[in-house]
Amino acid sequence: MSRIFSGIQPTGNLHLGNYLGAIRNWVRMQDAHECIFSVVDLHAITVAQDPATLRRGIHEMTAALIAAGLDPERCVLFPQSRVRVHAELAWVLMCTARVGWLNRMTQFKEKSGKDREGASVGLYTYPVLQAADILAYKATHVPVGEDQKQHLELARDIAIKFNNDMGVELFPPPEPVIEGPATRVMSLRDGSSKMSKSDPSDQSRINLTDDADTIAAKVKRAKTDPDALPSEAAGLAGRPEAANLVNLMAALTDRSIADVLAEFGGKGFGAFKPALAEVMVTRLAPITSRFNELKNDDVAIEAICARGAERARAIAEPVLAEVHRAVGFVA
Ligand code: AQP
Repeated sequence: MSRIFSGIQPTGNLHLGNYLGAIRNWVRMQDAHECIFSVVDLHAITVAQDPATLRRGIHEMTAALIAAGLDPERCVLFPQSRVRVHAELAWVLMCTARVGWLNRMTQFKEKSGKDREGASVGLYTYPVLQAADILAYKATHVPVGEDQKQHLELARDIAIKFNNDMGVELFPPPEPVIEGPATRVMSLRDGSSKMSKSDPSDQSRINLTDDADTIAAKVKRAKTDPDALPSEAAGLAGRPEAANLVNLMAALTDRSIADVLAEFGGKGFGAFKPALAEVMVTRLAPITSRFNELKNDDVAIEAICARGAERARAIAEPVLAEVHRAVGFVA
C-alpha cells in the first residue's frame, strides 16, 4: 500500500494552479491511500513573513484545504512546524545532500533573483527540508505540480544516498505523481510564468476565495492574442496564453483539449472567456462558500491542527528514531 505525502505553503490564498495541479489529486487520493498533508509553514519563512499574517495564513490554508475537499478524518492534516521531526531530520539529510546537487536547483535561482548573496540559507536548503518532509513518513508517492519535479528528484537522490551511506534500506525512494490535465497552470497575465501565490499581481491568478464578479473581471482581462481559437490542439503552439485558457477549460470540465476546441474552435475570446468564467464560478462557488463558513471557526480549525500534528508525530517520531540508530546517535 502506498503512503502519500504532500505540502502547501501558507503564503497566500489557494489558487487555481494549486487546486488543479495538486489539491484536486490529494482529494481524490484520500480514500485509496494513506495520505498525509501538511501546511508547510517552515518553508514559508525562507522568505520574510509578517508573524501575524503567517499565523492567520496557516489557519486559513487549513480551512481552505478542508473547503477544497480534504477530510481530516480520512487524511492526516497538520501544520509542519508542530512536528519537530521535519527540522531535525532536515539537519541529518543536509549532511547527506551535496552542495553540487543544491546548486542545480532552478527554483532557488528564480526565487533568489539577482540578490543571491542576500537570500536566506533556508531558501537555499529548502529542497532538503522538503526531502525531510517526505522521508519522515517514508512516503512512497508525492502528488505535486510540474514545478516541483526537480525537488522530487533531489528527494529521491537523498533517500538513495542515505540508504547507501548507512548500509540500510530505511527510506523508500519517493515517486512524484504529476498527474492530470493541469500540472502547470500559467499566470493570467503572462503565459510563460506559472500561476503563483507570490506573484505581486492579484490579476495573475484566480484565488479560490474570489467571488463571481472578481473571477469574471480577471478572466475578461486575461492576456490573449487577437486570433480566434484553433479547431485542433496543434494550432495552440506558440500561443501560450490561449493554450493556458483552453487547458483550464478542459481541466475544469473534465474534457480533453480536443473536445474543448471542437466546441470553441473558430470562435474568438469574446465568446470563450465568459464561458470559461462561468465554469470557474460554478466549480469554485461550493469551495468558496465552505471556506467562508469555516475560516472564522478558530476552535474547530485549532482542534484539527492539534489532532493532525499528534497523528503525524506518531508516524514520524519512530522513523527519526530509526535514523538516529542508523547514523550512530543511539545504540
Ligand atoms: N501554477 C501551478 N500549476 C500547477 N500546480 C501548481 N502548484 C503551485 N503552482 C502551480 C502546486 O501546488 C502545490 C503547492 O505549492 P506551493 O505552496 O509552492 O504553491 P505556490 O503557489 O507555487 O507558492 P508560492 O508561494 O507562490 O511559491 P512560488 O511562487 O515560489 O512557486 C505544489 O504541489 C505545487 O507543485
